[in-house]
Amino acid sequence: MRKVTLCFLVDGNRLCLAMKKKGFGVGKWNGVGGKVEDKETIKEAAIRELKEEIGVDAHQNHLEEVGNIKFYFNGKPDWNQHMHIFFIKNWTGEPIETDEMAPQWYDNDKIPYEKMWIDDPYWLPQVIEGKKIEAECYFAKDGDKIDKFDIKELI
Ligand code: 6OG
Repeated sequence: MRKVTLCFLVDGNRLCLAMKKKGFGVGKWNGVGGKVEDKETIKEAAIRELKEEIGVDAHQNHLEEVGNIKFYFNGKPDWNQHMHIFFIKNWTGEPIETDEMAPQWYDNDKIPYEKMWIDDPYWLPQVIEGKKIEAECYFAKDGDKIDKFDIKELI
């Protein structure tokens, strides 16, 4: 299964979201991340994507893994992916717009769920509360509906 990263800069009670400008999830607000390449670790990929997509420098030691989700797309198994989610509180540089993404800070109580992936309300609120989660998400055939979302809290 394809491995991908998703990383959120955290500044007090705010999260940095970024508008995806092209590719998978275009037009949605999301964290920053992408595919883990063959030669790299998941954390190396998370750090590389932060630089490529919003121009910030960060160190692997500051990545806090807050969850992971396996996505299954009915009828499109090559879309299936295992997403590793990180929060990070230390980085250098200001988030900047690139060809890939346009970043913006959002207060934790003003997250624009209606303009994000439809799975996000199932898990992001818990993660913002400080929980660590593991989940499996099954999309319906058209991809814009969820058939089943199984989530458990990791201790
Ligand atoms: P590229 O394929 O463009 O990276 N991603 C998802 N994020 C959320 N919140 N929900 C989903 O539900 C997602 N599917 C993928 C992982 C795609 C980026 O989008 C994330 C990557 O950060 C299906 O390289």
